[in-house]
Amino acid sequence: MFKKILIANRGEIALRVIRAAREMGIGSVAVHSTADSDAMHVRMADESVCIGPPSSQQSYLSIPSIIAACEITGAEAIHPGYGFLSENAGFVQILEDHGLTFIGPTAEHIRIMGDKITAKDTMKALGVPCVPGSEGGVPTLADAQRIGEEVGYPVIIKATAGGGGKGMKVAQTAKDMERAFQTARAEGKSNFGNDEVYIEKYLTTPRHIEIQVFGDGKGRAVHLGERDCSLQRRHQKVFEEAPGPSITPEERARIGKVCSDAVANINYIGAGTIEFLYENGEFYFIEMNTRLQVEHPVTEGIFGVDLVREQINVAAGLPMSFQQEDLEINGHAIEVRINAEKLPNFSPCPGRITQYHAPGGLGVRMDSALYAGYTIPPYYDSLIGKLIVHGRHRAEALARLERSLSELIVDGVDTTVPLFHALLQEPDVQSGNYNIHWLEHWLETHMGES
Ligand code: MV4
Repeated sequence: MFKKILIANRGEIALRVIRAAREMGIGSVAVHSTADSDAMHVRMADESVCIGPPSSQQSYLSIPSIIAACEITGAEAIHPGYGFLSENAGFVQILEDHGLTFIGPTAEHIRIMGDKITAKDTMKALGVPCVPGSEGGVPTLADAQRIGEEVGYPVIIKATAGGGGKGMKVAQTAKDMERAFQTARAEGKSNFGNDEVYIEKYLTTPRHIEIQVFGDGKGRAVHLGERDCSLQRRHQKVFEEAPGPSITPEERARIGKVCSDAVANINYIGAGTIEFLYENGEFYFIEMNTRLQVEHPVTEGIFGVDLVREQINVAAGLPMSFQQEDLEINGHAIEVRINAEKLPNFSPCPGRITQYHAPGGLGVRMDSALYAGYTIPPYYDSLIGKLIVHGRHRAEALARLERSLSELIVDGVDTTVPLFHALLQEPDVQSGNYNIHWLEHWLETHMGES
C-alpha cells in the first residue's frame, strides 16, 4: 500500500480523498494555488505544496507543478478527484513515465471514452445497448441527410470530442439538417479542435440514468446500481438520487450485469460511470465517465461502501473488498448540490462566509470545505457543498432532506438552498415523476428564466 498520496484537486472532493487516506493510514499531500492558501483542504492534509497562481491553468492543471510536488514530498500516487486532470489521458501517460501511480483508469481507457464515437463503438461491441444512429463519424452533409432519413427525425448531431452539451445540435426535420450539422461541426472545431460528428435518433423525454461500475483491472468488475440525475440545468446536475425511482430490481440487475461484464472485459480499473438515456423502459448508452463522480455519495449511501478506499486499493494492486453478491441496496439516498449562486439566474456569488452550520443527525452527510470566515474565491466552480441524505425509503429521504436543509446555515453569500426548498414542495419531485427537461421547464414557469 502507498505511504503517501497527493490530491490534485481542491474543495470538498479533496477533503473526501484526504479522509479516505487517513482512515487507511496513508499520508496526504494537498496542492493549492495562491488563492487557496486558507482553503480547508490545505488545513486538513498532512502536508501541502503551493503549485502556482490562482488561474487553474497555472495551478490545478499544471502537470509539471503537480509532478514537482510529488517529487518534493515523496508522494507515490495521485488522486485527481473530478474535473481538472481527472480525465486527461496525456497526464496519466506522463505519470506512468515518471513511475507515479494514477489513482484511476489507464490512459488508454480514458482516451477511448474521451472520444465519443470510439466509446460508443467499444460499448456496442461489448453488448451495451446504444441509441440508434450513424455507424461512426459522418463526414459530409450528404451523409448526414441520408442518415437522417434512415434513422427518422428528430435526430441529434454530436461532436465526437464534445461534452457538457457543447457541440450538440438537434435537427427536428430534414430542413434543419444543414444548419445543425454545420453548427455541431463548427462547435466541435472551436471548442475541442475536432470537427468530427456523429448522429443519433433524438430521444425527446428521457431520464438520465447512470450505472456505477468498478473494476480491479484484472478482469473482475461489479456494478453498484444506478443514479437518476435527470434534474439538471444547462447540463449541470442539481439533484441526484439512488436508486432511480423509475427502475425495477429486474431492470437494474439486467443493465447492471451488461455494464459490469463490459468493463470486466476490457480490464477496466477503478470507478467508472456508464451514462444512459432511459425512455419507455429501454436503456440507451450515451457516454462513459472514467472518474469518480460528484454524485458518488448517493451510491455509497445505499450500498454502504467507500468508493475512494476501493479506488486506492485497486490502484495499489490489491483486490476490491466486495464481489457482486455482497452488494445489496439499503434504502434510498438523495444529494443536492449547494452552489454559491444567486437565483434566479444562478450567477456565481463568491465572497466571505460569515456563518456556517452544517446539518447533522441520522442519515445526514454534508461534504463541504466551508468554514465560518472562509472567503470563496472567484476563480473556480461554484459548488460549495453537497448535502446527502439517506433513509429507509424515498419518502424518508425526502423528509430528511427538508429537515436537514432547514438546519443548514450558510451566511454571507447567496446559495441554491432556496431552490431545493421550493422543489421539495413539487408533487412531481415528491413522486419522482421527472425527465431531463423537467427542471428547465419548472425554472421558466417559476423563476421567469428565458
Ligand atoms: C441526447 C439527448 C437526446 N437524444 N442524445 C446532453 C449532454 C450529453 N451528455 C448528452 N446529452 C443528450 N443526448 C440523444 N440521442 C438529450 C441529451 C440531453 C441531456 C442528457 C442528459 C441530461 C440532460 C440533458 C439535457 C439536454 C439534452
